[in-house]
Amino acid sequence: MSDQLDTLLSEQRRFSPASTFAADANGTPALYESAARDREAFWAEQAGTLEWIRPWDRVLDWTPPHAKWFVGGKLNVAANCLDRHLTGPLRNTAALVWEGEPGDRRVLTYWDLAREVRRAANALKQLGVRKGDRVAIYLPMVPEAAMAMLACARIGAVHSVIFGGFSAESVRDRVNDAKARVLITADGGYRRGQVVPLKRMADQAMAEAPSIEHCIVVQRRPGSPGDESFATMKEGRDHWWHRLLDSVSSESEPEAMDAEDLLFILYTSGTTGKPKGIVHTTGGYLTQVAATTKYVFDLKPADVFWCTADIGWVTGHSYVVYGPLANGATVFMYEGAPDWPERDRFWSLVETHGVTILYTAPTAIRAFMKWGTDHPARHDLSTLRLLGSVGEPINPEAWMWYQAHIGGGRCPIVDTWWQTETGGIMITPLPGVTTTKPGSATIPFPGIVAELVNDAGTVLPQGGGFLTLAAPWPGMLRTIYGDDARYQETYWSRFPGRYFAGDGAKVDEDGYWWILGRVDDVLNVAGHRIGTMEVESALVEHPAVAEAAVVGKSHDLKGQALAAFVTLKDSHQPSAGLKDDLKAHVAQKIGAIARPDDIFFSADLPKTRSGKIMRRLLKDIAEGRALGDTTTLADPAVVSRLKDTYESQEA
Ligand code: 7RM
Repeated sequence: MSDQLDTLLSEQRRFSPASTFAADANGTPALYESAARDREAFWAEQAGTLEWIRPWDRVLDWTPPHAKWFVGGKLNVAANCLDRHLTGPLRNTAALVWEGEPGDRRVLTYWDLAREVRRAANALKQLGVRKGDRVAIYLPMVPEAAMAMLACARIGAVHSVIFGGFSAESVRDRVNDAKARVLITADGGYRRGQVVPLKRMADQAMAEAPSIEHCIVVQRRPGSPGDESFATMKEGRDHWWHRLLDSVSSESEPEAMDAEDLLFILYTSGTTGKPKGIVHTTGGYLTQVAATTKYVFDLKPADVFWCTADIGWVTGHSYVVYGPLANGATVFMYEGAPDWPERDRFWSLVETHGVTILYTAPTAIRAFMKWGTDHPARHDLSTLRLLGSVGEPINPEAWMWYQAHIGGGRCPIVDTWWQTETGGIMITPLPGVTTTKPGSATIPFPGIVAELVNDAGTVLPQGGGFLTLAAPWPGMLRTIYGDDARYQETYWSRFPGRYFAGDGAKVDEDGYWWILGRVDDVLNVAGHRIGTMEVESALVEHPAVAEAAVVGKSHDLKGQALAAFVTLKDSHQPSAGLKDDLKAHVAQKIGAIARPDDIFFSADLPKTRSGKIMRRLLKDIAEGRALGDTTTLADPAVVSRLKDTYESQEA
């Protein structure tokens, strides 16, 4: 981390907003001033741009660490994202422009999307889903994913979207934790020309998920009726999405939801083996995602907005679905991989659909850099006017490359720091207002109070330390589903009175934030959060494994890669075959995103006298660095032995 810090400290480049962009920008310096004068009034003004069924009585009730925003107010998220746009010109404007990986296309106007959502809402009701019930969504990136989320919101059901890359076991655990009554999936989804058999995995998950009463299956594979290889339908439980929607009316009234009613649960990795169900509510969440979409992405009626995140992650929730649709935007959505059929697919999509705003992750940008400038150069990218980055720190080289080769030197870049827990963007430039520095997420969004603290919790005006949030914000998580004690412990105990984000950061002399990454046992692999403990638990479930320790090691493209140190039971011997077996085992238990890059067999693991595995030392070994302090080890010789054998195995 200190190398990283040095590089960032020496970053001197500055990009001030172009006057042409500033003249027409949604964001203004006045936003910061008004939020600084009266934070609650600022957020109330943002909330006022939404349509409320009943106005709120109080903006905020804050009983740390529990916040209630817009207390007493009633609204419906789907009505805000759809119905209210149907009375004007947006009715006949594209809400969703979609392209499947095989090249199939669909365009849905606001009217079309609203109609499908009303039908899907009625279909859920017909299956007995009521306000407050949980619905799990396990879909590829198809329009039905957005429809399913909005249909839940319309009737007040709580959705839990599960990333389509997760394994059957991960789906089962999430469904069981939320006690979902309905699971919405698809026969399959396309990824690099292959069909991912989602329904088959859903079947495995449902076999051990007693709360599921019904499963709705979207038919994704063109021309697959009757072809049961990807979807065997269980009579009474399973229903085709298209048939179900055909059987219901398209009239539906949105449910009047309390501002603090649950909108969704989204599971995310933490420092234990068990993912946390992050709880988001209705009024505050929508307020923050709508406001940040408008000001951070400078959204205008003529824009085509493409956030490349999967709907299974929070970025897909907030900036593919809720934020853009609340603003009446045209959203572009793509199903598949960036390198299929060729490495220019994204640029071909930008050109074909006239994308104007692109929001993607540094890991993707680094892959594009590696693939070379020919791919973007072959396409007309002149429609692009704004670029965004999210998910991990963006290194200055990648930032500069993105600006030059994708943005043609003319597009502002917004590097946005936020988390599943924060609901919406927290630290970011406002295009047209904020001068940017490559690698810095710049300053907090208006109405957000970020503070740097040291180990003792003392606030530091600048320097290095921990990122904390010192005041509640509308989109904040309200709790961890079913485990409020864990909520308090995880986020609010390390620095009393403050939300601790788990990230290390540096603040420079201009008050700009440079996010350095996680300081806990959460890894960020290709922009995906993975808990070291989750991977360790998966490994020790393998019959050959006695003990496992997983660490992150720097990786050119993925930011971090997983390295696993494994001790075997006496009955088993290390072998290349066993390594492959263990990697496949983890992928099967959690999902391909958690497959370790390296497995290293070792007779011992370095432990403290109290028996804690010293991951820091394992990280030093995996990164090929000199060993740090070993004095607290029970047996310091273990680690030097380990380093020697690691280096010989690697060679
Ligand atoms: C939106 C999202 C959250 C973690 C967070 C950070 C890292 C996200 C940035 C970033 C540096 C950024 N939600 N992170 N954005 N680090 N600069 N602009 O990613 O819950 O999946 O991950 O991601 O470590 O704590 S998340």
